[in-house]
Amino acid sequence: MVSTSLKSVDPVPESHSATMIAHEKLGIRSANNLTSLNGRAQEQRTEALEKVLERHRGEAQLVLLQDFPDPDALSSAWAYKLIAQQFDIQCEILYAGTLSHQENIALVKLTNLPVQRWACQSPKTKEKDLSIYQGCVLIDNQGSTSQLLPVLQEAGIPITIIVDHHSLQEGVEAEFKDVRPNTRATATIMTQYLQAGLLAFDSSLTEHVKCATALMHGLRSDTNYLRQAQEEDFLAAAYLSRFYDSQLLNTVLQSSRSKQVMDVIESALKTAAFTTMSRSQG
Ligand SMILES: [Mn+2]
Repeated sequence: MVSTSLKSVDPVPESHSATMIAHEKLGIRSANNLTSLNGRAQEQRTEALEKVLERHRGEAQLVLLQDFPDPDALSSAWAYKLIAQQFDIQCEILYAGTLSHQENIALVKLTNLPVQRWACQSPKTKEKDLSIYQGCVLIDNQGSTSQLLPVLQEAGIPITIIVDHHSLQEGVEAEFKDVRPNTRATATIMTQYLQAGLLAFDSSLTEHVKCATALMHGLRSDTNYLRQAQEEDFLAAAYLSRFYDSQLLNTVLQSSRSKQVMDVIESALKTAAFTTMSRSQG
């Protein structure tokens, strides 16, 4: 197995920082250099990921999410699935827990996001033939938040790819690892891979429009609705803006809000009913 470490393609590699300091001493602003360095790092990452996907052409993979997946995880996993399809890799996206917020349920339902729940204790999960999967992929997590990982590891399924933005977890090995703790959203990372050419989104394809909408939602929710977004998130959002469906995003956001409103009304009515009852009794 060839291990592809991304340490060598860190956005600001050691060998380049000296050059940048020299430039700064000369009074040359490094912003452009940094942009081109990031560009080069992204090119190298994309090439490395492409090689890994090529090596696994035609395989079946499980994409593992944290037990309580959020919009960033859900949308990023979908983007990965679409990218992998380009290499004839069939993916099933899984989580073991629950879709906990109304907003996540709305996102999955309204975009037909292809995700499945595999509850660890359910007989259905236990009966699964895991021998048909050649690898698993961790997106927006590194395994510690998924109850399913030990099950897959027991079945001998190797971790092929990890793409995440949480702090690096030691001791989790994968053929390809892209963990960027300084990046706000995995959706930003996945959008960069799309932009780098791993999959050209086509606005005439409903599936692409829906995935772009999901990514926009994921990116926004992990950046506190862009309030904590950095340049790379804005750049990713700008790219997604060419494809996403703003009305669909609105519907997703509203459905969560309307559920909250309904909950408030419901509890207010209960309190009112209780007050009326106790008054008539008193
Ligand atoms: Mn995330």
